[in-house]
Amino acid sequence: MAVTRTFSIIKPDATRRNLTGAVTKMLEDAGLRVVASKRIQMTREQAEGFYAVHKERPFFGELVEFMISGPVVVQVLEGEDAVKRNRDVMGATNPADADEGTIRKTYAESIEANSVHGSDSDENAKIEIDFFFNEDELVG
Ligand code: 3AN
Repeated sequence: MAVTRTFSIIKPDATRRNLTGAVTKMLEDAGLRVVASKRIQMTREQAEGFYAVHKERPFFGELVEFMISGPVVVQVLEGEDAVKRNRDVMGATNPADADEGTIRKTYAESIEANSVHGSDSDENAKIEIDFFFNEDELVG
């Protein structure tokens, strides 16, 4: 299977509870390698741009407020079939529906404060990686 890359965010609910290391360990244990990582305070413009596909959804305003409510850790993850591998270890969007052993089942507080983001396709992974990283920041 091909080695690919995906984009991940450790969200403000997780950074607030000092779970950056714990979440990263679950990603690494799932066979993903962190090839880029930085802790940032997202601006409102970045959050609105990143979640532009959800602009018409009723939760858009709250989602943006949440994503700028504290620092996040943006990461590029590499591994075999990275997008699926990451989404499998993340678990379902709503932690109430997430499988045992997933990041969201273990740590998420709610459907909104759900600890992690992960790209949903190779195409979106590239767009999302380019949104936050320059090529020279990715060190495999
Ligand atoms: P996922 O992050 O699992 O790919 P998406 O892309 O459907 O889920 O949603 C993006 C983000 O929007 C979610 N991670 C979650 O934080 C938020 N979100 C999704 N659905 C809801 C909802 N019904 N109410 C509040 N926030 C939501």
